[in-house]
Amino acid sequence: MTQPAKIALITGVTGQDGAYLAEFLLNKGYVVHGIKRRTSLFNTDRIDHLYKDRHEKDVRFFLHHGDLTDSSSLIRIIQETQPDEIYNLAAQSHVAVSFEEPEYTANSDALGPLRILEAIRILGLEQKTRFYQASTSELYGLVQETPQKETTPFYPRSPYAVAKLYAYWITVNYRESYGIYACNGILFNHESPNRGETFVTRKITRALARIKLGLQDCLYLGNLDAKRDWGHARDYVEMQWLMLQQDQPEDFVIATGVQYSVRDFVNAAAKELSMDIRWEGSGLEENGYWTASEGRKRIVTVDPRYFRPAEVETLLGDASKAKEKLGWTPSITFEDLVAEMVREDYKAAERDELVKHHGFKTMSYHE
Ligand code: NDP
Ligand code: GDR
Repeated sequence: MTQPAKIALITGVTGQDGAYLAEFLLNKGYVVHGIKRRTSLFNTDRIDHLYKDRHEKDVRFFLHHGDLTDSSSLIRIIQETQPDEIYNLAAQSHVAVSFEEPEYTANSDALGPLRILEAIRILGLEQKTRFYQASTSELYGLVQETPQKETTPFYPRSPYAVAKLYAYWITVNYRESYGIYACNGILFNHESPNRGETFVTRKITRALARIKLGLQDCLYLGNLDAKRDWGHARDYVEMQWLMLQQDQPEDFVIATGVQYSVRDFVNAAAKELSMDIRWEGSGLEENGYWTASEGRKRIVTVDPRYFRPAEVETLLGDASKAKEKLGWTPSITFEDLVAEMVREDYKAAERDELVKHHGFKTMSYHE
């Protein structure tokens, strides 16, 4: 007899990871339910290719309106869908924005996961529903040990990271208190062509592609010396699933083990676009912040507005436990990641350039 399809519920399905994970789970035969919040404009670009009209055959992907700040919507959706697995990916995920909206960030990123865990309890699903929490390398903040692994002490450096610290521990606590299969994936930065446009990698690839095509003059950045361990989102969502398929729930660090600075990322993207750039300046205001020029044209300038009140200077992960217990190693290199992001942003910039220079003709209803 064939097994009924497993049911997954993804919060944050409209985000970078949510879109990759939904596609991954659909390919594995799951029925996938996604929670999206109400927005005044459509925000489903990343998942439109997965969505089918409910009247078509073999529909396995469903969307529900809900919000991490609204318990009633979460309880209702979990009750209706009876998921085998919940992936809590939704969050106010921008570290810099969390300094501007600390209370909302705490509400969605700290209390949101608590609300889901409580819903699991209220509905009596402790033995049925497995829970994944999107934890983060930002927990390490002011790093206490390099590289960072599961046992490295946390030292969060932003309202975002402090909220995620609560989420981390409430996940551990509900596992220990109520026997829920609940895990934290402590994921280091992961990027893709689907990355939000205000995160530094995507901001760089998008801007350099547009500068190359004459659509933009300059890219303004903050701290060029920050170092990150950057992987590819497609590699990382597989891990989120694997963590929920084990005999026992455990927390895992997911990282590449290789570190680059923001400046290295700019250099790699420029190289991919055959842009020959030269750096000048220093990190100090009195000596003039860093700039990069191509020929006589200044194309990158540091703007201190992008400095954060407290910065995470360096992150480097040690994913040995995931390698040993889950058999996982990342498959996409830094160079391939940069190349893919540049390629996709260059294609998008070419389309914009075409419209800008050749215009487009709208047909009147009467033509
Ligand atoms: P994105 O910012 O791309 O996506 C966040 C998602 O959360 C979006 O779907 C967003 O909806 C949704 N969301 C935000 N607030 C709410 C809310 N109040 N209620 C319901 N949904 C909400 O993030 P990523 O895909 O990059 O990251 C996924 C998760 O992993 C996040 O929790 C992030 O903090 C965490 N993380 C990410 C890492 C990374 O490098 N990408 C590394 C480590 C952890 P909308 O589309 O409407 O904005
Ligand atoms: P991060 O990602 O804060 O690590 O959080 P982001 O890309 O925003 O910043 C990385 C580093 O680059 C520096 N930086 C800039 N950042 C942005 N956004 N814009 C700039 O102009 C700029 N210039 C320099 C930052 O100061 C920082 O040091 C991401 C998010 O996905 C989190 O949700 C996730 O938890 C962590 O990664 C792991």
